Amino acid sequence: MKIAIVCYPTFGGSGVVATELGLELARRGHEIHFITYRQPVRLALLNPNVFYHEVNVPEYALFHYQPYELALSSKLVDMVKLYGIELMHVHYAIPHAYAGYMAKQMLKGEGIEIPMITTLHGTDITLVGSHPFYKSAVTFSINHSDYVTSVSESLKQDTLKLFDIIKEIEVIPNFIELEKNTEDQSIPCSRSVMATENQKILTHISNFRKVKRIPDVIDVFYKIQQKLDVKLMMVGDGPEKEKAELLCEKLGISSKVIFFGNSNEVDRILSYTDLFLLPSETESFGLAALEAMAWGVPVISSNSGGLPEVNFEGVSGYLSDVGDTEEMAKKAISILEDDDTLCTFKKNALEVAKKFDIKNILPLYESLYEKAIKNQKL
Ligand code: GMT
Repeated sequence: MKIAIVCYPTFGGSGVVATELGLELARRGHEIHFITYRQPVRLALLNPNVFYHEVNVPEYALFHYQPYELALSSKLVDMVKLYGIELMHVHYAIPHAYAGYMAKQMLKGEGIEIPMITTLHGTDITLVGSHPFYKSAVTFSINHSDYVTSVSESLKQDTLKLFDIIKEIEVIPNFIELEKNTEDQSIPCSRSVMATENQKILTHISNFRKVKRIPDVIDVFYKIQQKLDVKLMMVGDGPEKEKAELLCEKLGISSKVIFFGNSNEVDRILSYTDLFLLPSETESFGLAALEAMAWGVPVISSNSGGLPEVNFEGVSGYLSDVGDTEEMAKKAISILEDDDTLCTFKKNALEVAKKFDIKNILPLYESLYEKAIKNQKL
């Protein structure tokens, strides 16, 4: 199949899912065209089946806002015609589903029918999409997609609650590539850079936005370090990072916390991690938690959104109410203070992660694509 994938290129869940999905589809012989404004961070262009088409928005003094949707829909039309693309898969409703719909209509005017699949990722629904300024356009573009998927049952229910949706929504969860975790991790960034042999390593990875409740991460860690010899790895960058660094200073724990910023060594850091912290306000799925679990790392998370569909209570970790840092710290200590318990949770985390192996999830997308293309031709 020839597939156009539209996504955000940045560090962050939806872009990562879209890129990994496209790369695996390419490995399976499909021709994949990534269409976005910058080369996605995880995109290696070494596969002959992978193409990247950049969307450029020329600056013009009259524009207060640059018309990205316009440029994107135009690029989609041109690439579909040039490469004979058979299907568009847009990740994150805003503004991709809207631009995809416009492209579809333009192509229809030229006698080309092409199906569009929209994958809802989370904040496009729960935080941004439901804002009154966007709601009508988001509702329209979801209802005018040929197929809609969401990354968790919880996000599906949120979508049905927040919007007037007449389309079926199929749940296709996020995935991880377990095979790559067998790679040799014994090179440069070694464990000793992060902690001594006796110290346990805790990690948080995110885009440091408010929704991640960064002060809760630090509060949980602060409580744990009062009882156990631990270090905290803070990976990622975003608006809350500077405040977080100041908070660590204020609490006198700066020497126990390492801020990495955006890192390409996430896998290596996770391979040395003992416990992952994700106390988010809301999380449609929690890909970062799954990535940790795939390295056999148990998770202490909030119980909001789709997190209970990924992190199994008392099995791969524990879940607490949003903001209950007291309980999160207590549960974390109960896992970390005993090596046998930690070992059991580590094994369990990996077992649960296996459910989400790309090998199990990718065929769900492939069969949806086949159905969409077949029905378009009827
Ligand atoms: O977590 C973020 O803020 C980034 C965001 C994104 O779209 O890039 O992540 C969302 O999509 C991920 C992939 O489907 C999910 O695993 C994340 O849970 C979701 N984030 C939120 O719902 C806050």
